[in-house]
Amino acid sequence: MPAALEELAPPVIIGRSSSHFTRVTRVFAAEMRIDYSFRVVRDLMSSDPGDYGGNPALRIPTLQTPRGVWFGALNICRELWRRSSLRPRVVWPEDLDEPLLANAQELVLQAMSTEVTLIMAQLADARDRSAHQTKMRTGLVNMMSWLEENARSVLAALPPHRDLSYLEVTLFCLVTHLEFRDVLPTASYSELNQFCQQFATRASIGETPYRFDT
Ligand SMILES: N[C@@H](CCC(=O)N[C@@H](CS)C(=O)NCC(=O)O)C(=O)O
Repeated sequence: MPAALEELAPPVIIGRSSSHFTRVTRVFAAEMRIDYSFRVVRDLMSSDPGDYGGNPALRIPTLQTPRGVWFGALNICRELWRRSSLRPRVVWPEDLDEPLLANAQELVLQAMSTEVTLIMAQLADARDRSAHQTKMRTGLVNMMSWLEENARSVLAALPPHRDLSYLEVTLFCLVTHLEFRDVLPTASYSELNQFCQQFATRASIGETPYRFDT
């Protein structure tokens, strides 16, 4: 298909009608009057990223567009907004700049995530007690591999004139925490380790080492 026509092809939301994160994206698509096709993920215990539209986290929803694949509800909603000709005025999480609203948003998202954990534990109980644990671990390893493979281009794509980015701070805290808590060996992640070594030269990193409080 020629590139211009491809751009017009309707995006695909990959998810489940029973999933609240998926529904958030479908509500956004409806509000933005975006046509899309819907691909159902039949087995949420699958450990194949292909079943989740390529999401290494093994999570739904995912959005496929000619520009690429978008993981996670917030990314998807933003891309749907960008694709919309209506461009309604949407208040995004970063616009909530007072505690009541910002905390409400944090608690809604945390409650949704906690609900997912509880539901998945029930699902796993019926089949295999450790099945969801295994799936979560596979997802974590997949996510770390994705980050390792993409670290160089991600870091190069950040705005050059920055003092700090939330992405780098969170990436550093994630990678170093995996080793600190013995969750996953990180020695093989050479790009991520190189990034961590450089980032660790900041005074803020030296001042905040992980340790167990007594
Ligand atoms: N951060 C993701 C979380 C998505 C999520 O947890 N989705 C659930 C379904 S509502 C899921 O994929 N569960 C599968 C699992 O926990 O293994 C987002 O915001 O979209």
